Amino acid sequence: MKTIFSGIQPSGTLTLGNYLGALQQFVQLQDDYQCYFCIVDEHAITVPQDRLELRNNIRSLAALYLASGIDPKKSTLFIQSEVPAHTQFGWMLQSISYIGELERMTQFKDKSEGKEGVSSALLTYPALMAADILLYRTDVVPVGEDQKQHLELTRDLAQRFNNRFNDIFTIPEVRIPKVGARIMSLQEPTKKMSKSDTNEKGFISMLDKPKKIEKKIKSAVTDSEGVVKFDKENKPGVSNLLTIYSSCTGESIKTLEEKYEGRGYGDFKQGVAEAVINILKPIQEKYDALMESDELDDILDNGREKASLTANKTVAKAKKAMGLGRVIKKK
Ligand code: ATP
Ligand code: LTN
Repeated sequence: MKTIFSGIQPSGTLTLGNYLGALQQFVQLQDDYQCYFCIVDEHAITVPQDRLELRNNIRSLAALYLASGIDPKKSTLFIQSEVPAHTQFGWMLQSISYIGELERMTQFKDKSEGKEGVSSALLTYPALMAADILLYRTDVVPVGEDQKQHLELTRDLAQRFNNRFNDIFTIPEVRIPKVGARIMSLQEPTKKMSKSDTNEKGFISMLDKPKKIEKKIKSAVTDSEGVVKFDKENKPGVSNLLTIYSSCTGESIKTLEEKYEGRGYGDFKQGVAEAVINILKPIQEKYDALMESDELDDILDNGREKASLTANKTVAKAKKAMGLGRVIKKK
């Protein structure tokens, strides 16, 4: 069975973008692959986090993974900082990463632009991400479109390690959904929807109540044409809403265009809001129950044990290949 690895940062409450770009496909894939899903808290601290909020976000993210349909009997769910092999191997991969290639990452440029006191971890982030993936000898990495560049670097690092030391690592493939790979902000539809956006109206949180969802969608930026048609260049707002609608219902964009032909944006937005509410409501109900249960801790304990077993073996191999530590003689 092939292996899948993916991670989500506990840097705020997940958005509809995270769900449609990442979580939704994770749930579909878990029947056909051996899956590792990670709460990448060590990635979240590459930008400042409030300690108590981070703690809360980690637990909340675990509950959201499960409420969305990640089944702990099929998949391994765990917290990155509870498996020290990640940072250990991340450091080893930093030693073969070049500053130039790290500086070219658009996520680094976006998150550091115009800021003072940018942490060095924000720059070296992709080496840790590569470690996450390579530790499990991952075949496929399902992510949203924004992570493609990081995945290319991961492949380069794996290849470089294999060439320089020993042929240990599988070169992972990226898997990006056909629809929903890049959900845009509702207020600035040329920018990706992000959970760390300071304008709350730009994103729908997975935990937003129906009234709030309706309100946010009704105030989503569109255009003055009044025609429901997919045209990313000239109608980014409407195209984004069509993508959301299609990803939530499974109806094709063409079918939706036909359905709303000759009708105004008011009707269309009502339809989008209903589709979003219908998909999030059952998840929210399960989420509330999970947050109050002990089950969550048992699942994360189990996940940590299972993930550590594989990760520690890979680190031992990589250390040997690089010449770190000693040769341990068997007694
Ligand atoms: P942050 O804003 O804190 O950087 P984020 O919202 O971009 O975070 P991540 O935790 O970095 O979210 O990403 C988790 C997964 O969700 C990744 O696979 C990422 O590609 C996907 N994703 C994030 N935003 C979107 C989006 N707007 N549309 C589709 N997929 C997305
Ligand atoms: N960089 C990703 C989160 C992430 C990840 C990973 C995704 C960290 N490690 C390993 C896939 C595989 C992000 O910012 N969305």
